[in-house]
Amino acid sequence: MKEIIKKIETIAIDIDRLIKEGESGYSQNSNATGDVQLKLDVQSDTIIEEHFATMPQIKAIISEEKEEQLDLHEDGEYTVCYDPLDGSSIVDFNLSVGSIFGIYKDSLDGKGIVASIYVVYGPRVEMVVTIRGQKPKLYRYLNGAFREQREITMDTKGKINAPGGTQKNWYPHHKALIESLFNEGYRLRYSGGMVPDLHQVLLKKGGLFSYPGTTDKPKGKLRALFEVIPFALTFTQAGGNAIDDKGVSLLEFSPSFLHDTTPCFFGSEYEINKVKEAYNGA
Ligand code: FBP
Repeated sequence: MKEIIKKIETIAIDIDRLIKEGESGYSQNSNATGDVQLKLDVQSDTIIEEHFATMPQIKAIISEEKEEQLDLHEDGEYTVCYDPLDGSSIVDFNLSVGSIFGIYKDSLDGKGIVASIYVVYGPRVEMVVTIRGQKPKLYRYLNGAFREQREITMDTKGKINAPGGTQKNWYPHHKALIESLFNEGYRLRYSGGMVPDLHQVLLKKGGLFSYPGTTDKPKGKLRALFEVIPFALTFTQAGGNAIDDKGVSLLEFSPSFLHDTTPCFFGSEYEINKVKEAYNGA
């Protein structure tokens, strides 16, 4: 596992350079969920594939930008599911974006994830590493290396609210939930980049990030294997929680296909209980 984390540090610096110096604009291709791929999506995906291809520990890789699984090393122990550049569509507006890696061992579901690593490309380059059973650790890229800053733990209640999804397509019980938090004085913190938005809730030790099912997308938008389950491990290990719209932990989620999506809620205890109340019987 140590070697994979070290390799992701190298990948992160390559992608950070690509973001700063690379070409903007759309490529000719589209991904498995029909999104036209940005050149940065394709190039960051290639960087990751080339690096992981050199690692015998990795049996296979599954990318948000690839239709199918890519087998690498028969005797490999892990399958890595990743979103090479999450939120890539906001790079051109100079907003923070990220890369997400879920490392799976015995099964491609919530039970099978053994580690989660995400990188934030913002004013600083930061990485959060979560090994199942341990507290997440925050690293910052300083003077040519990722240096451990501290362990991440969450309080039972926060002050910020990051509500995703097209509001006109929210179900009434979800609309009521989000409004009730703002009526309690929560502040809006939503950039449209899942990685920096969740990173803020984590480092501020609480609050709620939500990307619900909506009338136009009943299964939500965020992909289980690449985006949701990796953050579910991090939030749960930090003392927070991550659930779907039935109130079930996303570490119990089993996707029906590789690019499956799920409604998701990440936050501290108080806010997650409010979600469960709002969705109970909904
Ligand atoms: P990509 O992985 O395709 O970049 O999309 C995911 C994402 O951009 C998340 O980062 C973000 O939370 C969400 O979609 C924003 O969606 P919306 O614009 O519907 O709020």
